[in-house]
Amino acid sequence: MTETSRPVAGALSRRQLFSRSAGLAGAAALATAALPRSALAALPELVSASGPGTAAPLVPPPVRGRAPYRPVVTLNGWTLPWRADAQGVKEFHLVAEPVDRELAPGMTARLWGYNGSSPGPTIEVVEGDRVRLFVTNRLPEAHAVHWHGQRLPAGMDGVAGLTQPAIPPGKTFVYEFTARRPGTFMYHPHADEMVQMAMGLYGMWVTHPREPNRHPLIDEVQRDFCILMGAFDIEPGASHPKVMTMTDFNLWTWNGRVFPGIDTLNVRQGDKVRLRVANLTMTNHPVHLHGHEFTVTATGGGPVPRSARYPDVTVDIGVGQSRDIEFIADEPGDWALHCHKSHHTMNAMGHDVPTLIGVDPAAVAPAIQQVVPDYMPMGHAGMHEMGEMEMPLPDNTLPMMTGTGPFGALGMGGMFTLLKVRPDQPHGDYRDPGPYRHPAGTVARDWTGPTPGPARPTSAATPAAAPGHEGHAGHTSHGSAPAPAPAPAGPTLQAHRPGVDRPATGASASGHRGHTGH
Ligand SMILES: [Cu+2]
Repeated sequence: MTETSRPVAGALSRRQLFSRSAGLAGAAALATAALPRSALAALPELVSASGPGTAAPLVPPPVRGRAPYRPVVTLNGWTLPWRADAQGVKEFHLVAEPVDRELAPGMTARLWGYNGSSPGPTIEVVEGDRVRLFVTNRLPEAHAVHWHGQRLPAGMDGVAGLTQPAIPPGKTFVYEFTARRPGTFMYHPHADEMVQMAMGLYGMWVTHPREPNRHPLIDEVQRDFCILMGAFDIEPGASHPKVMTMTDFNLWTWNGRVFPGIDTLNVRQGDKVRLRVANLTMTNHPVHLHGHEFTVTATGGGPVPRSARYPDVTVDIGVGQSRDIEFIADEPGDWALHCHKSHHTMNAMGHDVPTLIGVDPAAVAPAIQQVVPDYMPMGHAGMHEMGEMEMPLPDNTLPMMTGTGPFGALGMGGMFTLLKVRPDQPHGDYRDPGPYRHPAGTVARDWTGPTPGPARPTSAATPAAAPGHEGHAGHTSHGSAPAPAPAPAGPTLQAHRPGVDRPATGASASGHRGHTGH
């Protein structure tokens, strides 16, 4: 082993893998590819990953006189090891190639990625680092990598045809620049982008501040997570994405995974947490966190001035944007973290389902069953039951909504996972602590006591004009007392005792039938 390759080897030997699934079967397995020594004599070792597990953070080797940065964790992903040359330039080797990616148990997609995974590995460096990136193209077509958001010489910007010749299949190009500003970045192709990004070629890049304990706008955190959002259109039963799709994607991924395949964010109560969320799909994603307020502390353009920060619980992340959000995880529990577009928390089978709400299946089902004996009326009371039953599916696809929690079906898919906050989660431990144990008396429950009716006007008496509304219609008599306005036709309020009186409108428990005249 040479002197210069030691950081890579050291990083690998320290690398510990963890995964929700026990054992190594579901975890990322890293391997140095066996290539002819002559072919890569001058290149850094090629490190690739297989399996969708979350790799432990890549702890940096100590640098004298400098505080170490806290490495990020890429959910269901990993950080690319590097080697330093004699001048201290950090050298990385990315290989664009076809990869198989399990999106969730039961479905594997045939994608393009980097170093065995889609997304490719996260690249993690320090402000001021000189960085040299070797990019080998093992795709069947030309490639180029754009270092999204970086300050760099124009010729290193990675736009095929504009700033460089495209990288032909089989060739390796080298990029070199200084990571000038700290922040959250991405890398992605700028050659046949529509196809190559639809196939899953992209990754994240984090540049830590040079003095992580002293930056005026970038705070130290105890947990630092990366999420890169993607989208695919894969027909049920197929495994290659349809690359011409513009709007109608059916799989919405975080780091190349969909619920229930996305690992959870496991933190210790009181930790300051940073999520770096970036979007390389074809639409925006309002990312919503339950149970906490957060602050957007950085965009793709760098840290937000403190005077411009404000609290929120949802942040919309546009295409090509990234947002760093930070919060103190001070509420114990299992908290949903998801895209708030409800179609983005569904999986492939959720599309092209007819709406049956309002249809009485008792009248229709026997007639259909004469033609289709297996026909099962579904959806007339909503879709929740689809999350509860196991239905036969085509090979290699995922149910529309799925996942089971301690209280039953979640009925989710796509861009959904959990933030798990525990008082006894050890510092720096990212393992899944299991389901939250709620303190007694703190879970919403079936009400079994008496249900007194509300104090409201009874019967359908015409309501009197509301106080304060009188006189507002008196346009005709300026200077004198206005004529009383006719009582406005407001809603008719009725009180009825649940379980005793029948509702007079005919609204049934299913809510929508008898919703006749408006
Ligand atoms: Cu979304």
